[in-house]
Amino acid sequence: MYVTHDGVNSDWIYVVEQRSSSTGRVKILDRTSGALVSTFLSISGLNTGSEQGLLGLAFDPDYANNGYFFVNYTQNSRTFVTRYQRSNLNPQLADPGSAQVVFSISQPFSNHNGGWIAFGPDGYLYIAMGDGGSAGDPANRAQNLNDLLGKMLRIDVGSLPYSIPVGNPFGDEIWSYGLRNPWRPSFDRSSGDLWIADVGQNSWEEVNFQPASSSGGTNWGWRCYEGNNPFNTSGCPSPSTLEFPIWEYSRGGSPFRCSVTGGYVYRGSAIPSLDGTYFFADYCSDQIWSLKYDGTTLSEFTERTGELAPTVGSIDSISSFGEDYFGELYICDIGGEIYRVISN
Ligand SMILES: [Ca+2]
Ligand SMILES: [Ca+2]
Ligand SMILES: [Ca+2]
Repeated sequence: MYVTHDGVNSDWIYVVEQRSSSTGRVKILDRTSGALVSTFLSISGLNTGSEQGLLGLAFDPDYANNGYFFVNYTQNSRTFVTRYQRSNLNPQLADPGSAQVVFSISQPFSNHNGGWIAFGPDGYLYIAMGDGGSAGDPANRAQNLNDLLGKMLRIDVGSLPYSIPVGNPFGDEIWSYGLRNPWRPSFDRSSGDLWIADVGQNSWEEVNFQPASSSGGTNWGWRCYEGNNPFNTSGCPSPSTLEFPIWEYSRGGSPFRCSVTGGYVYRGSAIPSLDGTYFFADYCSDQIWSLKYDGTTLSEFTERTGELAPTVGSIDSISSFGEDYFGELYICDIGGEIYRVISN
């Protein structure tokens, strides 16, 4: 499902397994050999729908000292964000008894659970929430500022359960809104810009960009607009108040495209020519693309599928991209394969 790092142990990557039966796991792999180091954490009793399970993992910016990390999973038809701590005795293991729920919210349908969590450059925890699910946002949650679904949330987890950061635009957890199912956002580790891929309904998949200078409150448009195109504009604000994607592509075609998977801006050192290049993919067509965006102008849109074709296995049903300690880029497919992007 996902690959990340803890900011401390540069030799390791952490692999999130959505679930086997109803148990989600986090495993540590050696980043060079790919060998299993340990099963870091197991969480049982998860929901078993195709979009449910263990979906997100983020390490505290002070993980070196406090050992805290956060996971996002679905259980009992709710999304949970829960804090754990690594074992005092063995850094290759989490302490399963350390779990403390930070945040939870009812999920009215099994799909559109978001699931991505990450610490921003401001030190706050961001939580990407889908619109609750079904299709067409039937309860109009994404545009409703009294509902935390269909939003990007920002909370302060310095003391549990959490507090609202000073500066949140509406005085609650909401940082931005109008999202359908933000699937694998990412912060650019160099610039602090936030990239949000948002899965479309029937016609348009989108990539959104929030500059690091943003003070929040952005309305990303769903269910009024799907990409740049009207979807259901009943009761909607003026389009001039909405933030439209920097990139959209159509659903369908051949190969069949159905669902965007957001990636990262490459900031590794192995391939200097890719510095500042954002990678993303489609879950159904297995196509991988990249582009650059400077806040004003988009450039260098490139299909990368062919040049990233692996010599072993096949990259299909791309669930996430991932970054390691050094900023090198990984591709995860839902069948369980993990690839690292290298120069040939
Ligand atoms: Ca849901
Ligand atoms: Ca949008
Ligand atoms: Ca595969």
